[in-house]
Amino acid sequence: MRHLRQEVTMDSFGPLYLLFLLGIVLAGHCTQARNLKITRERRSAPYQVQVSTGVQEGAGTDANVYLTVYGTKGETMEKKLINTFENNFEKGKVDNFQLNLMDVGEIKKIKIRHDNFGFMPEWNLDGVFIIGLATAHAAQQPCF
Ligand SMILES: [Ca+2]
Ligand SMILES: [Ca+2]
Repeated sequence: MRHLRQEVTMDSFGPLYLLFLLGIVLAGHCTQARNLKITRERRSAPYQVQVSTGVQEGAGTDANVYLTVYGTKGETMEKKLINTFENNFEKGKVDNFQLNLMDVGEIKKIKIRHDNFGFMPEWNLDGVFIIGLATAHAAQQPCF
């Protein structure tokens, strides 16, 4: 008798149960889609970079300067630092760059290099300050 009642119950709620399972599957799918979207958004984040050039004679450069940022979530592609219509990295100058880079999380280190291009390309880099505007993670790298 008890067994029979159980069967009836299963029969009555069977379709509902299936609907419930479908709901779970769909909810899971939506969660995955949402996570994917968040991951995609995390790939890019705004950074502000401030580069100071020394005041010594010949400190400036017209070489191309590249920046790589390393953090807890990975590292960025190498990014050329350039402000169109400006002569960057001149003696005593502070250059500001607004960059969209991969979100590296907490900034651990940066690499800055130039390609020796131009006349007297030697560069006296005084310091670099970088802040991730989305996360407020900042790093400072003085150069000696
Ligand atoms: Ca120079
Ligand atoms: Ca220059």
